[in-house]
Amino acid sequence: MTELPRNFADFANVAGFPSVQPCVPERTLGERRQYRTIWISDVHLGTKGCNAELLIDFLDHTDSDTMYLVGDIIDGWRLKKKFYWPPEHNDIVWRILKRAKRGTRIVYIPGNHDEMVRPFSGMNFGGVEIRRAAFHDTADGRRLMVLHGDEFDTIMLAHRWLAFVGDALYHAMMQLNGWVASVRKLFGLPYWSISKAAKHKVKNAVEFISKYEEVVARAAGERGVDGVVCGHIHTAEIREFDHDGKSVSYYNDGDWVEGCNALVEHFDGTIELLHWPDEVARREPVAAGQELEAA
Ligand SMILES: [Mn+2]
Repeated sequence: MTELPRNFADFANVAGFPSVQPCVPERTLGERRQYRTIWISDVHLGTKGCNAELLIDFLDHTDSDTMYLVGDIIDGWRLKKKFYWPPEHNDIVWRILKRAKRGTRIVYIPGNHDEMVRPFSGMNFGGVEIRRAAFHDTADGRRLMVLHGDEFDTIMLAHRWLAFVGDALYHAMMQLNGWVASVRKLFGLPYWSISKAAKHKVKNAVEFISKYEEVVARAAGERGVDGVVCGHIHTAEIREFDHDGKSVSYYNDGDWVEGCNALVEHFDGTIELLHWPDEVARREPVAAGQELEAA
């Protein structure tokens, strides 16, 4: 049991709703999409990688009864090395606290990059419940286990170096590989060696992700739940597995570094994966039409 910090009362006060206003004003006009539940993870606040602009847009266009923050929300590892905290990152914290104040149940399950929050499990800061893991009951009567997912790194130790590699990174690597190859060609060096190495790595990464999903789903099956929601590997996915003749759902809510995904539960219990850049692109023509009407 972790001892409470001596200035705990002060800390709880500080964690109350901040009086400051966000630098990006909250969108208050227009409808918000209503969901029963929203899961997001791997936001990595405190790093340049965090796509704060899209996440602010997401938060301003959606609402839910419950919201799970499935870990790696704040990147404490990176912040310890180099302090980076632009005003937009405050805006995200502001919006989450505002949701809690409006009545959304917020459950924060810290991951490995924000493990410094884990000792506070069981506590509540400004309406944000901190939990090591959680069980979520869907509207259609399924029980899901919710955890960040780094718990499985020890099982997957051999592939640990790949844990944070996302799809986009493989593409970038393949692109870089092409560029390096053409430079090598210019100097009369053979092409095949790099290409082969890159392809081998991509194959390993794909195998790693597939294996990870399998390991997590198996753990859920062994716990007797209907499914599992996690993050950690920055690869959004909905997949069905078979465990002793029973179906186990694997849900990964992706990340806000490259994919910009959220997992949402509709009021009938249906779970959907949102790729927010697509949702924004779909919205654009409607907004333009409305402006035209207004003019
Ligand atoms: Mn993680």
